[in-house]
Amino acid sequence: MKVDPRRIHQLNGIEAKTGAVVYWMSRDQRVADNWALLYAQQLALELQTPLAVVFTLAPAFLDATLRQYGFMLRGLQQLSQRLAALNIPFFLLRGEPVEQVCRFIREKRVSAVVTDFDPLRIKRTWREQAALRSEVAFHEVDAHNIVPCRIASTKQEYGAYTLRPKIRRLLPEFLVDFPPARCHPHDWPSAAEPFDPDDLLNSLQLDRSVAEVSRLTPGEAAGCELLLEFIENGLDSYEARRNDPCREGQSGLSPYLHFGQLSAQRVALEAARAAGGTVSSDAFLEELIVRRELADNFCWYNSDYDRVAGFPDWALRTIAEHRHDRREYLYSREQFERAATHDPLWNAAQREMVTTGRMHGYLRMYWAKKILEWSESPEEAMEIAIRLNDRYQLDGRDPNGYAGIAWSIGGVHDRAWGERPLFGKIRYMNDKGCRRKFDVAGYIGRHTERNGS
Ligand code: FAD
Ligand code: FO1
Repeated sequence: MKVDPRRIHQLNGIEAKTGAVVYWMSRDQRVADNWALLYAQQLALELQTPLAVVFTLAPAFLDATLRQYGFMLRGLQQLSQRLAALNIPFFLLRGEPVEQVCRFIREKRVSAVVTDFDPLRIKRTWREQAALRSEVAFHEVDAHNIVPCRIASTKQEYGAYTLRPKIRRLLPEFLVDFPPARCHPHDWPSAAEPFDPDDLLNSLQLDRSVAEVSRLTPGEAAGCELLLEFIENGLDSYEARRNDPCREGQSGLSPYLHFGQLSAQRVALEAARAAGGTVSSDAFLEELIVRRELADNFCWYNSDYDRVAGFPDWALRTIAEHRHDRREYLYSREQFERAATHDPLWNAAQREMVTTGRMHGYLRMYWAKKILEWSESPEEAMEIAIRLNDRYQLDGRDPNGYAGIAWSIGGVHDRAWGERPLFGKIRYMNDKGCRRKFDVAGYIGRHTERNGS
């Protein structure tokens, strides 16, 4: 079975000649259900050449700390073992990514590179520079979206309501099962050295003040286990429980999806198979497919995805009109970071994120909107929300985060609401609204320092 050519984008016009094939892996860090790996193997089988996977470990990545690098590297260690079992070596290269991958291509006489699609600015730069500097064929494969981002739409969509029909129409062609990756019949001439995640973590210049989280086991196997557990026990009640931060009603899959240790297409296939057509599975698939792929659409087509300039015109106008409204409360990033505001609910949500590396989806909206309300300006609010989100969330540094924050602070993918002070037409949320939705006191109790510990 061939990988659907609509998932593949040639980054330079060079055709692959004979010579080894490399999958320069970044976003989709898994063996199973990975269209980029499958396409790299398809190429190598056609050329009858060896195949390797390369991961370039950047010394720093968008405010990532020990917490995120730990989760990622432990997942990569498991990945390298699974690849070895398929006779596909895994090379972890250190230093500046573009330089490292170009050197590897030269030294190992690679003839074709496959890399995975990622709409983030940093990753576009890596891909474009590497494709320009190396004289070999470069192919990009969208292994993250069920409907490839470039295919679903050729422009930035206004909201879920405009992207949904485009995704729905193409879903039957793309929401298909995966062939397994094969044991590769051509040996790579040299063995890759094994790596130890702890040694690597000790050697990186990382912010160690944000500790790894112990509640989740990193890696493809644990991601798959959590998926099966959610399908079994959580999917049926998802619709009823997902907006209640006091109940574990969401799937908890986002760290595995963010690091690509789990395929969203696999999640969709299993959810549809187990409970297709129920209200709950429809609600879940709406988030997993439409909302998530809308975030990639936003980051891909809007180069200001993490700035006020990326907001829709109506929001920019309302922001201009209310820029000088009096702010009743004002906090610095440090005060926000230390959960030192006047609002116990907001502080509890911040503490949940700092201590556990996650925050319930409903509270993320409230959390970001209050940063808008209590910051000097929308620009500062964006900077603070993004920085805190990328520093503490296990699933941060992701298009979902930039789109979620832009939705909360700048009305991206939302509509204009009734005029009010400070927010103008940006949708407003307050703790009264939260009290109508869930047991706020209960949530605060669970996330407040127990006797100052
Ligand atoms: P579930 O409800 O179980 O959903 C399953 C999957 O669907 C999620 O893992 C995610 O991939 C996708 N999904 C669900 N809700 C959304 C959404 N609103 N937008 C896009 N995709 C969605 N998500 C991140 O992955 N990383 C972030 O850094 C992040 N930051 C956010 C910041 C704000 C201000 C807001 C409002 C939302 C943010 N989200 C982020 C989106 C969403 O809140 C999380 O994806 C979700 O809470 C993750 O928990 P879950 O996997 O249990 O979600
Ligand atoms: N991708 C890489 O190719 N190399 C890295 O060193 C790297 C570090 C990293 C740290 C935290 C994090 O959340 C993501 C990281 N990624 C890295 C990228 C990640 O795999 C995703 O591609 C994007 O973050 C999501 O689009």
